[in-house]
Amino acid sequence: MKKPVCIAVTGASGGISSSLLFRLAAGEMLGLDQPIILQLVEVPQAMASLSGLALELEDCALPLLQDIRTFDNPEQGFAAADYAILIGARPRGAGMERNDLLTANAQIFERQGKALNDYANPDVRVLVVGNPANTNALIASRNAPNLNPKQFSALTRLDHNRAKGLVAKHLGVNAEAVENVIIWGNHSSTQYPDLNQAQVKGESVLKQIDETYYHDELIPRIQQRGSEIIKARGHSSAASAAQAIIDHMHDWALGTQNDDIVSMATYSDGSYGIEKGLFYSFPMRCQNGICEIEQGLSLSDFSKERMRLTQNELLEEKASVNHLLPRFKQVVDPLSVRGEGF
Ligand code: NAX
Repeated sequence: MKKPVCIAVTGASGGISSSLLFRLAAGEMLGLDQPIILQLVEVPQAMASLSGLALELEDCALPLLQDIRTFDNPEQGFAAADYAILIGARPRGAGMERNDLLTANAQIFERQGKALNDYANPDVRVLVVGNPANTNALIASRNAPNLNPKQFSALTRLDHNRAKGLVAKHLGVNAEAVENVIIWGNHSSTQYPDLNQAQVKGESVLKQIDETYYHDELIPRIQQRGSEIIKARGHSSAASAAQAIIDHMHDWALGTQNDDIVSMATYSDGSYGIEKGLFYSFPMRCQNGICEIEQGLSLSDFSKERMRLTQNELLEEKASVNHLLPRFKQVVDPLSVRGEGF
């Protein structure tokens, strides 16, 4: 039997978590031979409902679930965490401007970054889901100077899966047959869903779909899919977000399947001319716990322009929280602190 790993989840009594936690505990993220301890973190006013969820998890009598711990603060909640999935975030309230939302969330992720730095396992792998996810990952990472920025990531796998699903439906194939789609940039409506590398059974997707349809219908549909879901069901994506979280963490820990490219927002090292230090969604491949940006893809002028637009949005978000970003004190490149591993 393997040693249990500790997974911390914030926003643990929210919509996404109620789809996610039972699947994590059943072994869907790390495999059926990996025992798990869940450390669930909520705001104090949600602790009663969280305790009910913990009771239900107990009642599943899941063989891999070794312990369930609940906390109303990240400092205790992240103690010795091997994985941290940061879902809890402040939703946009009535009258709140975009900058108010960025600042409110910046404060949450500043504290959580510090708590990860001080209390988590030094090799912790962090996935930020709560929006604005890319910029929240930037804030958490910058507040964790002892951790390599490559230990942080933000979720764009849902956008990636949405692109796969919509292409598959259009071409009348199973989603599994669609490979190498890429989401570049921000998890927002400026993201660039790129099908230039995408294939179905070895055939280029762009040879099978009309360019006007791709540019004028498919790209906006993927970019706006979150709003389409909210309009249809009255709530934002929950079950599909949980699936994307499982896919993201599974591939990070256990490797990408069938040599497929996946999309993850990760620390930009300047690849493809994207500003170093932003958390930007890139094409990635993962093996043996290490994820690398796929290099050497040729980019059309259309792609470059779309990638620049979504980068500009991330630069604007960064500018509005810049006062909350501590400068790194290391004299060495932060990437070399813990090797290039993650
Ligand atoms: P819910 O409002 O259902 O749940 C959020 C939970 O987080 C609540 O229970 C709340 O009490 C808790 N919370 C708030 N602040 C917290 C803090 N500081 N510490 C711990 N817990 C805290 O939202 P849900 O539908 O679960 O969505 C959560 C977040 O994911 C939102 O920010 C949402 O915008 C974002 N999403 C991101 C996606 C992505 O692909 N990156 C897709 C799905 C989702 O829209």
